[in-house]
Amino acid sequence: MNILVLGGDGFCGWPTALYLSDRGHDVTVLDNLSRRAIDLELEVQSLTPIRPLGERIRAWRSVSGRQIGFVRLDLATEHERLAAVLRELRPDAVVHFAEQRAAPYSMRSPQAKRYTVDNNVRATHNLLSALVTTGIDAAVVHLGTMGVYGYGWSGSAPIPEGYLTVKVPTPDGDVLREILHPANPGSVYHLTKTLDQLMFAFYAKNDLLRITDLHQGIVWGTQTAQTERDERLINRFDYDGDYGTVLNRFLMQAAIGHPLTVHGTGGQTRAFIHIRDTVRCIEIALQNPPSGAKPQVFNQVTETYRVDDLAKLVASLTGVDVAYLPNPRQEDQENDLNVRNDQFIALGLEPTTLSEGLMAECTHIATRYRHRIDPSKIIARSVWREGMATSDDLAFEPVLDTPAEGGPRW
Ligand code: NAD
Ligand code: USQ
Repeated sequence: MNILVLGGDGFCGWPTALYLSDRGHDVTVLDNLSRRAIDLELEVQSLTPIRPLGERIRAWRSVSGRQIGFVRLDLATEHERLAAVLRELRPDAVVHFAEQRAAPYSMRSPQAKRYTVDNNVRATHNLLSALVTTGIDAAVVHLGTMGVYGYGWSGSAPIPEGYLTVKVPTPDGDVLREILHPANPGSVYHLTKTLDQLMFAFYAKNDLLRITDLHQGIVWGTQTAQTERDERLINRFDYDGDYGTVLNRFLMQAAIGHPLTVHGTGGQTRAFIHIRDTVRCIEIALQNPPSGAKPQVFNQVTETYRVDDLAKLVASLTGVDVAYLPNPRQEDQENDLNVRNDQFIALGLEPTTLSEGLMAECTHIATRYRHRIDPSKIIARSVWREGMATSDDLAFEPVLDTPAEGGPRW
């Protein structure tokens, strides 16, 4: 297949581009490198030393003999160029990762809120509009989020995959209707993903675009079979308070002896998936496009965990302390979360489950590059509403430059 990977320089996009190339597909990455620019804005860097995209692509060619194309383009502002790229490449499929994806970043300032909405909504709409304008019948696979459903909106009842059947009272009696599951976003970032869903529903209905929306949980891990083939291919590892996600943050914190930063009681239950399963799920979605008229929705998750349980597990394995911090987010302190993922399982996904081995692999990477960590960037300081408490820095002695033997037990 000829596949265009939008956002292919990012944490999920880069390993997906490599995986698909390794599987024999012709891959072109499209990215405006905005994520790298946000690192500069936040004065933070990936824990792992990611190389410039051109160097990554050259390294992949030397390791695999395969070529990956690159188009630098801003999806949100360059509709005409996007249409020209589609006409030239004529992709069979487009994988859409290209959005601002951090909830804390989306809440950090009025400007960041506006940027997140402008960037994400326009990027998605420009893609859909350009596909219609050019008449290119490419299957679209979009990375959405579990957060469109909210967490635990229906208590312990399982969250279905995208759609809910509801009973509508009419003068002639009740009728059953299938609707998009009610949207219940918890941040401006998650809000943009709920808006994406409506755009997909419209363009599938009106223009018969073939769209799969993947409601993905929190991705953890960093390396895949492809990214570990050469250090120049290494994947991103975000650890800072805005972009770092919870389990990877805990594993990085363990590597330097930082107390694990649990927000509130840690009673929040969330869905997780390992990066190796992310890339496999994208492949499965590409192999099983819908016919059109209605977007296909898969829940891209393999497990659910309570934040506090994850912290206690990492603490028991590594000996670090757990710190319970004021929660900077407006979210339920406790929730149930029961998620259906039958479709991916039926289509052949064999879930990678949380294991000591995989967590240790992550902590090893964090230990190896711990000299790159800026401890002042660890605490999450973006608050959901003005006046909410943030945490003071925790007193701790980072282990940043001693050999691995002097670090945590792993
Ligand atoms: P990321 O920030 O690492 O990668 C996103 C990439 O898109 C970056 O390389 C960025 O430069 C690019 N991009 C952003 N806006 C663009 C634009 N206007 N034009 C061109 N390129 C643009 O994020 P990620 O973690 O790889 O996430 C990828 C997708 O998966 C996102 O849509 C995110 O919402 C979704 N997702 C991620 C996770 C997770 O835990 N990382 C979980 C669920 C869903
Ligand atoms: N949390 C902590 N301590 C930390 C970091 C986070 O307790 O140090 C808590 C948060 O308060 C929250 C939970 O852990 O309750 C998850 O936070 P997160 O930052 O790991 O994940 P989230 O903000 O939900 O966003 C991430 C990705 C996003 C994706 C989403 C999937 O950044 O792109 O859409 O996961 S999901 O959560 O399933 O909606």
